[in-house]
Amino acid sequence: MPFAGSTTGRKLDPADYQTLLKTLAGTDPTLNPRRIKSLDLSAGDYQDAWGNDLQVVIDFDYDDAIDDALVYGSGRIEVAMLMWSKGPNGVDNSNDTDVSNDDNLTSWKL
Ligand SMILES: [Ca+2]
Ligand SMILES: [Ca+2]
Repeated sequence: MPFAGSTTGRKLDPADYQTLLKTLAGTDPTLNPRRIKSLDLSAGDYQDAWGNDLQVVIDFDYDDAIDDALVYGSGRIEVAMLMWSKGPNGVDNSNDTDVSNDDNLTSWKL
């Protein structure tokens, strides 16, 4: 797994996000030795509509849940991966009630 540093889960930093995209696109054999293409990068740069990277958290202990410390305002979410956009203001905050989260777009609250 190219994303070291956690045994429970982790929010990907910008470099990790690019690694995730390359892995899914199958463009780097060191990340995806069989070059299995799961994502077409020619379709876009995989940023949100406001030019920011999407925020991604992956479950690394395989209990199919993302721990609340990794996701603002939502507690434990029972998925293996989730993502969100910081929305038009480009900001999120770990405080559940922070107004900067009001415009966020999330994969778990559609
Ligand atoms: Ca977990
Ligand atoms: Ca926001």
